[in-house]
Amino acid sequence: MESARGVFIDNCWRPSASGRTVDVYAPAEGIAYAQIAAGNAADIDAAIAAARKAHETGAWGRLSAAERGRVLSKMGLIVLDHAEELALIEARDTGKPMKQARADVQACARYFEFYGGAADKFHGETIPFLNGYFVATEHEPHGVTGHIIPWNYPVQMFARTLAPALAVGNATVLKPAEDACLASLRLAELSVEAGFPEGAINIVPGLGTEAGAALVAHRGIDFVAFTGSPEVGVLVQTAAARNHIGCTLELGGKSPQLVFADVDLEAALPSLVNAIVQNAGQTCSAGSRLLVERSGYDRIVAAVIDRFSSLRAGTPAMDLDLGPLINPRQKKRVEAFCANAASDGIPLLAEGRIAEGVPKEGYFVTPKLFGPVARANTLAREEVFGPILAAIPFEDEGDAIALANSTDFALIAGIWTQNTKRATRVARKVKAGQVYINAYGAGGGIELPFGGMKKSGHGREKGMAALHELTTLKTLIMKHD
Ligand code: TXE
Repeated sequence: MESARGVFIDNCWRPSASGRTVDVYAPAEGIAYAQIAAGNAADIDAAIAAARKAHETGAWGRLSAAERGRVLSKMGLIVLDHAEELALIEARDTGKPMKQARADVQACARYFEFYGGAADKFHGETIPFLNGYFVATEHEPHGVTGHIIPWNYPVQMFARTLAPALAVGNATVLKPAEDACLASLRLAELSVEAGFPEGAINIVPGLGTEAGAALVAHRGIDFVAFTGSPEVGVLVQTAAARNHIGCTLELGGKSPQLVFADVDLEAALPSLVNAIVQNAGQTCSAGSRLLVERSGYDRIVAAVIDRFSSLRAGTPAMDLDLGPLINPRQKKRVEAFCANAASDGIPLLAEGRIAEGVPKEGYFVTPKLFGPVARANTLAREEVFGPILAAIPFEDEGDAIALANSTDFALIAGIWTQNTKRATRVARKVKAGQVYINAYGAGGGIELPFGGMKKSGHGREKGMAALHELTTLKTLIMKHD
């Protein structure tokens, strides 16, 4: 069993203050195979002090934007140099197929590359004002930023949240998820090779209720970026409000794919299915609601059934359509949704298979398609976070929009039709942070602003939009006459 490396502060590992550890399980095997340090409030104190020093008097704060960008870009190259090693770590830690883990590592490198390039191109503006005045704005880093990430895409999330924060000059403290954080720990080591100075990146692994809660409540952080459950999102926002700091919350979704009868079905089908199968449905932007125009419902759903039935779940090395769920708790939760659907009389239309030879202790579930799902049913309204797709018919354009907007979530949406005028009309009325037309997800889209509304959270990650969240705008007003 790999033993805990400790907490990563000032570019080195040190034992956690508590000396305690947390076991890490391999979801495809159902066995504990590593330990991480159980960081606590004292470790968070030390990490924040290191970050504060790096920002205010240390080497990170002294670098120019171009120099910071160079360090980030180098990190992107180092990630690529270690791509296979990181993919293997990620795959065992999360259970996902190797092809998905490899794609996630590529995305991780792209975040560092993108924000490395952006570091010296994110600038303020001048504003025409009264005669005799010169006015300019500048984007100031918040200072010390706190980051909490989940277990579904750890290697990507590490870069998604830290790269933009670092690009604009913040010093950071990250609390990765206890269920899957080994890639984050390895990335911390690689960041030293890339040239991040002491205190720029500090990592405190551990439990959410200990290390996570201590980080978000700490008076020494100036901003917090959180991705996780809506319930913890409320705690994070409450803690941020107490400290009068800003936060971004990315809390998941119940994203609709609106399929009109005139869809190019052959082109749409892979996306309609992959949107719920990718990462075993443990994706905030999973397309978990298949909304289908009644007049084409039977034909379209029949094609989805056909594809769904061929899906297979397996271990990372088998590299099939999907892997297991992250832990027994998530498995139980997904199974409970399916049992409720069955007891509510919702037909199970299709079910994939678990491949022969997977360890029986792994946390596997079969992908399932239910339909037609009543609009009031929990399967139509709540985030399952598993490979479970709910087919729901709609009558016309107006009904499709109302149905799409009928849940508490609003993260992303997909619209499938060959009528582009209708697609544009519908896209403008659907409540979601991203709306795709005849596409879904587009491979992660590092360049594209991403985030939700309502119970999906607020604030934007990715693209240049993230840099606005991670800075505060200062206006300089100079009188010269
Ligand atoms: O999330 P938690 P869980 C949703 C999804 C899933 C459900 C539960 O529906 O089924 O949430 O997952 C840290 N203070 N998403 O229980 O607990 C925790 O250590 C500060 C959607 O795993 O929110 C981890 O690092 N931090 C989501 C992170 O929060 C705390 C991805 C997420 O864990 C904390 C994950 C606390 N009090 C789950 N308690 C998405 N948007 O993609 C926990 N944490």
